[in-house]
This record gives sequence, C-alpha cells and structure tokens, in this order.
Amino acid sequence: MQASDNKEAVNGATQTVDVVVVGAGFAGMYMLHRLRGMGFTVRVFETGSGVGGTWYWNRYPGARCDVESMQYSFQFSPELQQDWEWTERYAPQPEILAYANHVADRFDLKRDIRFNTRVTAAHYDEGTARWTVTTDQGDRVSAGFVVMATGCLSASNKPGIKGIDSFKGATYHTGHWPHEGVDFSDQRVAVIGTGSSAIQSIPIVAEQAKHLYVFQRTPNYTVPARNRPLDPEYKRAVKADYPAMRARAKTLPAGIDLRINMRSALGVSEEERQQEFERRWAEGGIPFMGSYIDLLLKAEANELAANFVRDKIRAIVKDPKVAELLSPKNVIGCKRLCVDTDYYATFNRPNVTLVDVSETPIEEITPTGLRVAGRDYEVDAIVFATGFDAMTGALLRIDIRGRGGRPLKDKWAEGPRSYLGLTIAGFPNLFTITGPGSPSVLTNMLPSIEQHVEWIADCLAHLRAQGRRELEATVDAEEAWVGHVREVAGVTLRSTCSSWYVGANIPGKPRIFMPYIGGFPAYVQKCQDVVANGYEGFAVA
Ligand code: NA7
Repeated sequence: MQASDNKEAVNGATQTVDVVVVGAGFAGMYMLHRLRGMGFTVRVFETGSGVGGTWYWNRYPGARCDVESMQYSFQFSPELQQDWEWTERYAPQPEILAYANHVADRFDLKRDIRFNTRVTAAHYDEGTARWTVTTDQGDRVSAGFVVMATGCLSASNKPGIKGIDSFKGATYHTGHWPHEGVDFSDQRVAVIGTGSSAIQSIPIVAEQAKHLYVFQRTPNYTVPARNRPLDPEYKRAVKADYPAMRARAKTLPAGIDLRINMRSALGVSEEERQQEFERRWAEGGIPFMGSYIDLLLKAEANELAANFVRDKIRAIVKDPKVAELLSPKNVIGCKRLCVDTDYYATFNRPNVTLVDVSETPIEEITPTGLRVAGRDYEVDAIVFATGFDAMTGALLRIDIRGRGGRPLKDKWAEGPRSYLGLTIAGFPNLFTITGPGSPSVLTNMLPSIEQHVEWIADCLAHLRAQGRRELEATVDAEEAWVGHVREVAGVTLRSTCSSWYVGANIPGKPRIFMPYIGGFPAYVQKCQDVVANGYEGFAVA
C-alpha cells in the first residue's frame, strides 16, 4: 500500500482511497483521526446525519451511560481530556453527543465523513487485493482496507409480533428515537421490554403519560445510579491524576474501576455481607457487582447478591404481586446489570401497570393497542424497548464478501468466527473494531475502541513500511482464538442465561457467547504478543 497524496483520487465513477471506515461513532471518528494523521486517505460513511453512533441514535428519555463520565471518554489526547467538562456522575445522552461533536470539530473530522449514507456492500477482489465498497447513495469506492466501526448495539431489533404494522397510533424504538423528542402527556403508552433502555426511560415516560403499560417478558436486575452533579473538587482531582487513573484501569478486567473487593462472598459473615451490599447499593452503579470477587464465578455467591436485590424490590414495591413479578430469578450480572433512577418505585404509581408476558406472549398488535391472553390494552403509542441484534447484526446487514466471493453471512452461519475480534480468515484487509471475540461490551468501550484503533493503525503502518498490501488471519489462528473465547466464557456465570451476549434475543441466531471474557489486560497482552511475534497468526502478502 502506498501512502497517497492525501487526496481522494476519483477514477471514473469509482473513487479510490486507502481506507474506508464504516460508521462515525467513537470508533470511526478516532480511526479517521489516527489514519489521517498517518497520511492515509480515508472516507468514512455514516448512516446518521451526525457523529456519535450509539449516542446519536439512542435519544430516548433518560438515556445515559452506565460507566462514570470521567472514565467514559477518550484518552488519546491529554488536552481533550483536560479541556472537556462533564457535568454529571453518569453523563446523559445529550452531553455525550455534544462531546462526540466537540471531538469531531476539534479534530476537523466531519470533512471526511459522508453522512446520511449507508454502506450496502463491501466485496473483496483477490486480483487487486482491494475492496469495493458501495452505498445506498450510489457511491462506489475502491479501498485497500476496510474498517468496520459499526458498533456492537446499533442494529435494532423489532420483534415479529403479529399485526405490528396495523397499529394506528405512534410507534417508537428506543434505538431510533425522534430527534425532536416525544411528549407523552395525556397519552396511554405501552413500553415493550424491560432491558436497560426500558429501565432508564420508564420512570420518565410514567411521569408524562396518562397511563403506562409495561409489557415484561423477563425481569431484570437494576441498582440505583445515584446520579449527581460532579463535584468540581473531584473533577480537579481526577484530572490531576488522569494518566495514572487510566493506567490503573487498564490493569482491571473490565477496564473500569469497579472497586472490586477481592474477598469471597462466602467467606464473610452474614452481617458483614449485608453491610457491604448496603454500602454498594447506597454508592450506586455497576460497582455493586464488585462487592465480592466471586459473584460471577460461584452460583452460591451470586445468589446472595441476587437475594439482596430481591429484598430491595420487595421493600420498594408496595404490591407484593408486582414485586414478585419484578424480581428476576436468574443470575445477577448474567445480563448486564442495569442502572436506574427510581425504576422499581415507578411501579407504585397509580398510572403504571405491569403486564406479565412471560407465560403468554403478546398475542397481537391491533389498530388500537396490544392483546395479551385475550385481553386488549388500548394505547395511543407503543415504545419498542426491544434491544438490538447485538455484535453481529450491523455487520451482517451489509453484504460483505471475502475471498472467492464468500459472504460473511455464510461464514458466520453457525455464529461469528474471528481472530481477536479484529480480523476474519477469508476476509483479508478487513478489520472490525470491537468485533465479536474481543472484550468490547464487557469493558469500558472507549478504551477498548482506542486499543483497537491503535492496533489497526500500527498494523497498517507496518504493512506500509514493509511494502505489503495484504494481511489475513489464518484459519488455524482463528480457530484457536474462537476455541479460547469459548473456553473462558464457560468459566463464568455470564454464559448461563438467555442474553444478547449469546444472541438469545434474536430468533434463530446461533447461541455463542460473543464477547471475550478473559479480561482487558489479558486481551491487550495477546494483541501485543501477536505483533511482537511478527504478526503471528496472519498471512502477509
Ligand atoms: P435489551 O437489554 O436486549 O432488552 C430488550 C428487552 O425487550 C428485554 O426485556 C426483552 O425481553 C424484551 N423483548 C424483546 N422482544 C420482546 C417481545 N417480543 N415481547 C416482549 N418483550 C420483548 O435491550 P436494551 O436496549 O434495553 O439494552 C441494550 C444494552 O444497551 C444494555 O445491555 C446496555 O449494555 C446498554 P427478554 O429479556 O428477551 O425476555
């Protein structure tokens, strides 16, 4: 590959660039910045009309990050890190989107991003060792490399409920929320789903709506966020210590400081355990799962934490039947622990009804509402808080074809197979940022994105320096990595429930634990070793 003259060459109807990046979320933005700084020509395509990815689309009421804002940010630029001012412990969506725009403007990224453009296909030509990328706007680009920065939770899932298109009122999906917002005042509203998006939005929708019906298939564990404005003194202290704090976080399994207590939940007295759980509940947020080291390793330890939360639900929710319905029976933390503000208390409101659809699914959506077990619930609006075809959905919705014209869909028919969650055998010169088989969604996404972007950038620099133009994971290396990902998944309780981590929320999706659960430090070490051993596991041509 040649570092070109930093201008996009146009050859007839086909444009020619060094790298196409798909997606202008945090991953695509940083990839562009990094590659441009190295002298590569880059074209980014983005379906939305602005940057931000997940935070561009998920504008539902109450949307906020469950990783503390001082940790959920880029660290590649010390100046950016020092200049940006977060205002709350957990940043709300509008503030994260403002941050994404600030980053884009600060590094002048938007000029290389084509917005309102969906990539429809990417085909590899073995003869030229180049990809041809096409879009729904008629673009046709020849690229030496393609980087998929398409996000882990970006392909929304709308369930195939009978009559779904017959409804006469308004419908919304939390992952495609209208930019102008929605006012539910005086409306009867249905929310389908009780995952993180529902749990964040329900208390706010309930305050507006005349009546809110929540259709719950599986209850979820959630702990209070205890969100609050950030204390200026705390911000100053973090900023003074930022590099050290970031370095510490990188030594932790999730890349986030969850203040993990290294003791076993089974090795302490009932009284001490109760105190620790209470302290964590009062502190708020996902560090609750750090109460004891073995909560996700031993079922017995997990049950103690689960019981604590079930007791809290019974204490908060006045109607014992509703409390029982809201109490999850499965492993706590198996699905990602949710973080809320007043979720359980919302079910004490007279205008909120919980409808259990675990035994009798939603039968039908009618022109005026929903039918469950023969009963009609008349509503003016339906909110689908039904999640995403996670980790693979956004990739498989694009017609990606590798060596020999083989579709990625075929290769992944039995579930995703990838070397390091970064590359795929049979698909040379294609990279996936936070792809399946990498720690991604089990970690703090921004540091994970940065690690992938930097690895890819170094790899392209290496190829350029060596005068090589093709890199491809070997089948053997991929097999070994897939086997390792599967093996470590079995060690924790996280693979034991029907979550989107295993694709269980999408009918017909193969059940594979998709993210790598071996921990951020072990993963980073592996990526570094691969490079140190001369790009071990790759064929370079
Ligand atoms: P999730 O966590 O996948 O939640 C989706 C919810 O929708 C979940 O409660 C599902 O129940 C429910 N669902 C899906 N289809 C149906 C049907 N047909 N009927 C009833 N209920 C249904 O998505 P979120 O957007 O909330 O959160 C995604 C991630 O974003 C989250 O993990 C955080 O990391 C941030 P189920 O549990 O499948 O029975």
